[in-house]
Amino acid sequence: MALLTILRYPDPKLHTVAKPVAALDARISALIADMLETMYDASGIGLAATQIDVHERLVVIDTSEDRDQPLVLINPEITWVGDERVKGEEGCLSVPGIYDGVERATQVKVKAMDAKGQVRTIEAEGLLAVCIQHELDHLMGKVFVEYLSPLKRNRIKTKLIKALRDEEDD
Ligand code: K1U
Ligand code: ZN
Repeated sequence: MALLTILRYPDPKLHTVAKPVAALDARISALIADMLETMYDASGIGLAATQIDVHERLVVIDTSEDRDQPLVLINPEITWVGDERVKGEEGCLSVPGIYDGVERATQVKVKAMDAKGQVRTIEAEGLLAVCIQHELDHLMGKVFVEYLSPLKRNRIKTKLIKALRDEEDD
């Protein structure tokens, strides 16, 4: 297994729209293992393939307290969105150190293939529902800061570009 490099905002590659996974083969199985390892190592609750510069519809998630309930979503599609919305604090492994409020549906249903090739529908609520929406946005090339005002987004962009430059100087 291997730790993968996570793209950082404002890398333009984060805006690539992912294509469907063609087949659950050895390459995808190895990628799933590497993505899970990378997500756990970064203390994240989710990771989309887009974030590691792979532009295929693949997501890993684990919102469990004990970090022992990995969820693998291959070619996920949201099939139902509840009416209720809630504004909650979000973070992103591609936008380190930035947290802000985003309004999302509190309940969604998502249809996806799992790591064994079984097609399942998951009914999600709470943090899992929010995380699914956040990760599926990544697959569409959307980063959560795009829900914020242009002023906030530009401040975040400037801050992260400066942080990257400072790291390169060290
Ligand atoms: O996609 C990602 O970059 C992962 C991201 C997922 C996410 C966090 C919070 C709300 C929606 C989606 C993270 O895991 S950020 C780091 C994190 O562990 C976290 C941050 C805030 C709340 C809960 C967890
Ligand atoms: Zn993210």
